[in-house]
Amino acid sequence: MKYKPISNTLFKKNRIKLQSLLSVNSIAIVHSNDQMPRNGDLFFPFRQSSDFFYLTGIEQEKSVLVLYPDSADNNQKELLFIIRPDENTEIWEGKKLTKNDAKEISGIESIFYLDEYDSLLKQLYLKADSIYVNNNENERFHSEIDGRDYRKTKALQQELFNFQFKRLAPLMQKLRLVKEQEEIELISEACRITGKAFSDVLRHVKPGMHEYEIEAIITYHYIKNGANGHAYEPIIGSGINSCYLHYTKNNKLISNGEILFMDFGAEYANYASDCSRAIPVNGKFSVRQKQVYNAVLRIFNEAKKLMTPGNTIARCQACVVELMEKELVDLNLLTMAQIKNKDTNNLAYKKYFMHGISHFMGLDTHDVGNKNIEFCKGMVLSCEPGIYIMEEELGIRIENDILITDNSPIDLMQKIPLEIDEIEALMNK
Ligand SMILES: [Mn+2]
Repeated sequence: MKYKPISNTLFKKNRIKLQSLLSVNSIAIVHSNDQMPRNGDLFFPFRQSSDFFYLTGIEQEKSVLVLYPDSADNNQKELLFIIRPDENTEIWEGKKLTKNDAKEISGIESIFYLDEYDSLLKQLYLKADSIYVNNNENERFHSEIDGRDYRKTKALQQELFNFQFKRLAPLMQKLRLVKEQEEIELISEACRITGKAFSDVLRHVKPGMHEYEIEAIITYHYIKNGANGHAYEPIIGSGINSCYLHYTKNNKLISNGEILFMDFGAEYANYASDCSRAIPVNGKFSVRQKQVYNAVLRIFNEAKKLMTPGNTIARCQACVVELMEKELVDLNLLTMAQIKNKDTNNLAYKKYFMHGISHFMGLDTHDVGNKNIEFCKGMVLSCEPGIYIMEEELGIRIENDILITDNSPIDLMQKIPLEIDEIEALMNK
């Protein structure tokens, strides 16, 4: 962990909010993420489960949070289990959390070691009417590997075959969608670090570099500023590569006259930022590049205004499509006749704009939530229109992170250069 310590009042608040959603006399169990095996004796870098972090702030593997009812005073109680530190492991891996560390980070009073889990939990199950268990319910996620929450739940269900199990994920979604002020500050810090990286890219990019050299500049600023690193694999694509939506090879030579497209975002204290910019490799947009860039920018500015309480991603998308169709006609990419054909299997604009305008953001880049959830104060979303013209090897996406308020939305990336004049001036300084 490279970030400044987070006050445990955030995690306490989060647990209180969850407890208020649990049904009477129920237990909730949330597991940390697994250490994911790589090869030989290595694991991939550990990233805590977003739900587990949200409720505890604990970054360590093999940890468990248990919320349970106490019949004595009708209040929910909380237990945190961590691995028992042992000297042998610590020689290699460094210090593990002590009970005091865990208490300080999470604000949980009752900390136990994992080897005490089975005997302690048994007593609690028998008094409860139902057990909430967690699962990754992201609708776009498919994995052949079972996560830790899933495996532990399967085992528990075998043992407690006649118990009532409930889904925790819908409750976690509801909570994580609306950010506390502390969370907004962490996301803003991630955005600020992303902006620092972009400023330096503007200073250094030139024909003859490779895409990965740009990635290296960005990575340097992330780590130097206390970010975990990238919130997702960065996309650094020049020329034709600017048109591939999830291009991450980042290994092509950058040539004079091309657009360099970047989709990149720092992860700070496990909170994501998500930014996209397109810049001219030689420091000057061509006439055509300018036309397409400004078309995307106009849509971006309009789309941002739609991010107000009561709206949804689906409704924003519908408005953006209308704006997009008009721009695509003006760019001589589509005809009015093509646009009037509303065959849903073959919508003309989709040749040039094939993705969504927005997604929720937070502990995950594509955070919990779906396109029909009504926006409300405290939600953070991306705003990301794009036009990709394969035949011209020209792809432009503009993406900033937007905070919903009761009034106008706040652009958390408003300080990251966006206008053509601004970008050209910085590149030619
Ligand atoms: Mn995005």
